[in-house]
Amino acid sequence: MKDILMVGRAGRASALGLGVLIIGAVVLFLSNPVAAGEKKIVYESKQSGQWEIYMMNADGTDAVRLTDTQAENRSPFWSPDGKKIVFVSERDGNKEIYIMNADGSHPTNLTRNGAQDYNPMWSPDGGRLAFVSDRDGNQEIYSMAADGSHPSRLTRNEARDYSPHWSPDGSKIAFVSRRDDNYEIYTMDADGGHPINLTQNPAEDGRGFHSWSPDGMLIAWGTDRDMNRDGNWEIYVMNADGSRPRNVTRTKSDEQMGMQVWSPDGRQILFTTTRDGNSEIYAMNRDGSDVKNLSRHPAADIQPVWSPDGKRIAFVSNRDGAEEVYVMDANGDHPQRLTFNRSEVSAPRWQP
Ligand SMILES: [Ca+2]
Ligand SMILES: [Ca+2]
Ligand SMILES: [Ca+2]
Ligand SMILES: [Ca+2]
Repeated sequence: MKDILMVGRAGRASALGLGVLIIGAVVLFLSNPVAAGEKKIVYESKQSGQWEIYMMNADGTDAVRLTDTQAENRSPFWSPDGKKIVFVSERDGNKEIYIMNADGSHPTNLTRNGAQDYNPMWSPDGGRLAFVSDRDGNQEIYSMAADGSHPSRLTRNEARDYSPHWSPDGSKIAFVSRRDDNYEIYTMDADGGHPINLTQNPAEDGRGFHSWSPDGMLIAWGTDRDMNRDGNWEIYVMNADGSRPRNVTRTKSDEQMGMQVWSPDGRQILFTTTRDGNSEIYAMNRDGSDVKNLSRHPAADIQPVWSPDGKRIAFVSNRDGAEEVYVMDANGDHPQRLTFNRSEVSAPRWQP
């Protein structure tokens, strides 16, 4: 009886120990980003002599080349579920939109058209791809199912129509058009209906970048409409219906600004600026307050993208000579070099 009791206690003790071990293992699993299935980063590099698409862990390990053809492969873009990558390939003699699995297998030509087909953008549900093509004589926006079927022309205008961006709910597509003799940001229904000029200003609106806030309420874009005020480009934010445009940068320097990226929580906007004499990555609140230089380096720091959890930012810099991909904390601390290409790199994009 006593022995049985002892065994029983020992058994409980063992169970307790095993429990602690399991909890410990789970904690270790969750705290180890690679073990927890950390997201990958895809990017394009010229290290083989021409542009090809590569993928690596977010700590720079296990870099693998995903494409290998005798022509350029560029513009990788993750599907919303993180399982596929669309990209633009010239392997067939003109720009075509391809899709492949995230390990590079099964590359498939989705467009199969002799014209230039490029700038693929996934709809938020992953069901369709918007893209730009000149197959009807000038730049127009099209969409197709994610397997390339059911292509549909969305714009019909002799001017340039380009840079499609899906609204977060997938109901609309914002794009840039020169149909009114200067660059304007438009929205249209996802099927091309009801195009609306949101900016209606003689300035060059959205010629560089424009982007939806994650909640779909706002659109940020670059414009030179205040050239007369202080002679430089500014970042504006407007409501998604075009109302209440406001200048959120209001800088006086003669700077170039590019790439506005909303933080995943929608509170901040990352942008690049040359206001310090070289390209830096800045963050600000969506109302323009709390402006911070995150990269703080005399080299060119460009192409910032957030990690899906908003805790880190990947970017491209030539601070060590050639362009390489780096990552830093969201406040700019702990910059870490991820690639050793000694070549040009571009378009780092975090797996969703
Ligand atoms: Ca084509
Ligand atoms: Ca057009
Ligand atoms: Ca305009
Ligand atoms: Ca810099």
